[in-house]
Amino acid sequence: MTTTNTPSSLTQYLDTYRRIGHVTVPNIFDDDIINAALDDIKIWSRQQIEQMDQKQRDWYLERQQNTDDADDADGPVLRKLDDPVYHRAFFKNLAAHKPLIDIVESMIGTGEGVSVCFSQVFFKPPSIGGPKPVHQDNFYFGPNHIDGVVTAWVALDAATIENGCLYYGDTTNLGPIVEHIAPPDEPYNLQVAPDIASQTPMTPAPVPRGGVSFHHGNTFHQSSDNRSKHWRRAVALHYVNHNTRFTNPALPYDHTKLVPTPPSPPPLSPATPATPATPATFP
Ligand SMILES: O=C(O)CCC(=O)C(=O)O
Repeated sequence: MTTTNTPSSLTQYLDTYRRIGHVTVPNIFDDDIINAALDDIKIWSRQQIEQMDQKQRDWYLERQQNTDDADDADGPVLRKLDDPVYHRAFFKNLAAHKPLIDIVESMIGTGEGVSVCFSQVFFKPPSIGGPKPVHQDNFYFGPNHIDGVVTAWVALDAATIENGCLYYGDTTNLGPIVEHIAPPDEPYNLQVAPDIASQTPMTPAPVPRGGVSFHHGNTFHQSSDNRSKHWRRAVALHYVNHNTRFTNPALPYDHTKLVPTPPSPPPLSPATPATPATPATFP
C-alpha cells in the first residue's frame, strides 16, 4: 500500500516544509518495493566493493570493521554509495514514483518536471555506522535559486534516535547558506563551521521504513552514530527544478549525471545490472 496524496495532505506537507524546512511523510513505499531496493543494493554493493581501489575503499567503507552485530554483513562494510539513480534502473524508477514526485513537485516544481541531480545510499551499519556532520545541501550544489533544490530521504529501515536518524535545524531553510569547512584529511566532508553549528538547536526526525523525510536545500541537517543493533539504511534523492543551475558548486559538479524524471514513469520493477561507480564528491 502506498500513500495517496490528496490536495489537503499535499497542502499540509508543503506548509510544514515551507515553515520549518523539512517534513516527514509515512507510507510512500510499500514493503515489496523496499525489499526490492535492498536486494538491488546488495547486488550493487558487492560489485562496487570488488572494483574499488584503495582511495575509494578509504572513502566508501566504514573505518571500523566490527561486524558482530551486523547480521547480514559478510565482509567489508560500506558507509555509502553514490548515484544509484544514475547507475541503477531500479532506483531511476524509484525516484520517479508518482506519490513521491507529486510531493517533490509541490515543493520545487515549475510545471516542467524535475530531475535528480545526485543520489546516495547511506548504510549506517549496526554499532559501527558513524555520524554525518551538520551541513546544507545547497552549500555543495551552489544553486542560483535556493528554493530550487529538495532532498527526499527514503528510509529503507526505520530510522530512530538510537540508530542515527536525521536531525534538522528548524527554520534554517529561511536563512542564508553559511560558511562550511572540511577537516584537513577529508576535503570532501564539508560541514557548517562549529561556531555556527553549536548555536543551532537540532530536532530529531525519526522516519518509519518506507517513509520519506523531505528537506529544503538550505536546511541544516546531520545524523549521529548508530548506537543500536539495527541497520539504518536510506537513499537520499536530491531533486532540482528546471529553472535552477548550479552556478557556484563547492566541489566539481558533473552536469551530465542529471536524471530527468519521466512524465509517465514505468511501474517499479526488480534489479538490473550496474555500471561502475565514480569517486564521491557531493554531500
Ligand atoms: O543519512 C545521512 O546520515 C545523511 C543524509 C544527508 O546528509 C542528506 O540526505 O542530505
